[in-house]
Amino acid sequence: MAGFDETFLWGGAIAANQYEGGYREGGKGLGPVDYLPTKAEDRVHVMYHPSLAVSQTFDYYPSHKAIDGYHFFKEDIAMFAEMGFKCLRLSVSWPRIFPNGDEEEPNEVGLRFYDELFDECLNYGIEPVVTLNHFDTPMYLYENYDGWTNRKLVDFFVRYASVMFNRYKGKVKYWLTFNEINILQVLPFLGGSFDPEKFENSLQAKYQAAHHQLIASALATKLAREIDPENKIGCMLAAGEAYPNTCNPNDIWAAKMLDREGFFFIDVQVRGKYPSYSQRFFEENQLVIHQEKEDEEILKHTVDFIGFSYYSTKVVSADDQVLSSAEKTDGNIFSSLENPYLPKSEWGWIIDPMGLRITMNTLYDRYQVPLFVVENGLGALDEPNEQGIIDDEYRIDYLRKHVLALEEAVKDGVEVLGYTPWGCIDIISAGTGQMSKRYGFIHVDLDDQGQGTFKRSRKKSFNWYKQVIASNGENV
Ligand code: P53
Repeated sequence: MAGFDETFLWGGAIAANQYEGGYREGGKGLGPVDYLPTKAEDRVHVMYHPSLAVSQTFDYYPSHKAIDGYHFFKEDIAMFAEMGFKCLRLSVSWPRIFPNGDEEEPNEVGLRFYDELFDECLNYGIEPVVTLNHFDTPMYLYENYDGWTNRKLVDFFVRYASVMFNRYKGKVKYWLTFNEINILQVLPFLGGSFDPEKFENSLQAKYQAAHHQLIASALATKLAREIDPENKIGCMLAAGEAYPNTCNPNDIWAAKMLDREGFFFIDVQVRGKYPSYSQRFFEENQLVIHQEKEDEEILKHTVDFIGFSYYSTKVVSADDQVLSSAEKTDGNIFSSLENPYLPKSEWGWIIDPMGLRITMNTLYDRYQVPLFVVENGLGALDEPNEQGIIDDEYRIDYLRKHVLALEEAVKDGVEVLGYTPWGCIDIISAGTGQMSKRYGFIHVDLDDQGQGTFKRSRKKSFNWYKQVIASNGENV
């Protein structure tokens, strides 16, 4: 029973919209997050009602500066290299390359930024793992095309992907098409740059948008292989097994149905066609997905691996009384009943290392393609101690347990390409817009109102992770 092999990609993960800042710099266009405020309640509210995000002005928009990665990236990558990163998962900002999204030609200044960024990684032997669309569909496409509900987005995305694959041929090998593709169902503004309230049947709009992203993902996969057979393309799922609240078969069924909401996307991306159960779902919800005649063939271009984020599992019940009277965890956008066996983070997210092993075994049993844990981590408040150091033993404890669970999954026979903990340097939270919800090994001096020096410093977990990587997961 071997653990991690020598090729295992230890690293960390960030995304352009939460890391870069560089608002409008070098001709950058805007993305949905550029309209989202920082105050947690406001942010969640307008994420669900995007028309409010566009019509209102807020005091502070955290994405505009973010942690200024646009100017600090060299310093940051040097620190990642010091930890021994083998890879860095990051995203390209689509509106930095195509400011409106529908132009014929890319923005050369934007491309030059990524030339430098990738070269900096490669200089240290860090393999870039690149997400093409992480909550970053240009706002111009929201305003003029209703985002991903419009088939035209497929062409725009494929054009953008083609620019990426050609420009970074031989430099970038690992690509992810859409971050957390299943987030379209809960946060369509973030995931698909459209407002479901504009449509008579919002579920129809979501699944039509999903179809377009699935087509775009398959076309990008095909193209990536044509341009460079060395390319490895992944899909990306917000994962986390649904547990039934009891052994009542109705609860088991409810859990299965909830899992299928996410698997639906991966079924298409890995198996190359819509799953058989989708037909009943579409019929019962009176959904008619408009497809072109070539779509069936297009979807056959399936991905090489499954990237996924894992923060927690969920608990589900089929019993209306339980649902109405039970305590629900309120922290995560994927809601859940409380799990009495498990602790929660300060933001109410269930902490379940064993759930990672379970989730990975389920995914691998179902799909039999390599997995890549591209997000995992603990969002916590960090306060420096008297020596001015962040002694984040709680984060080390969280990550240690998850690395051990991951190793168990590897021993169970699950093929895993790598592990990139989320927010390896503190960045803006996607869900709350806060800076104070920190995930990093590296602290950034910045608060929720954007005040601070941007100075980077090592937390205790920095040295811990360095030792994990140096020992290839032996010394946790
Ligand atoms: P934060 C929840 C809400 C928004 C995005 O989340 C999410 C989730 C959790 O699944 O997905 C990912 O920052 C996402 C990242 C995000 C991370 O979770 O709200 O891919 O962009 O930062 C953590 O704590």
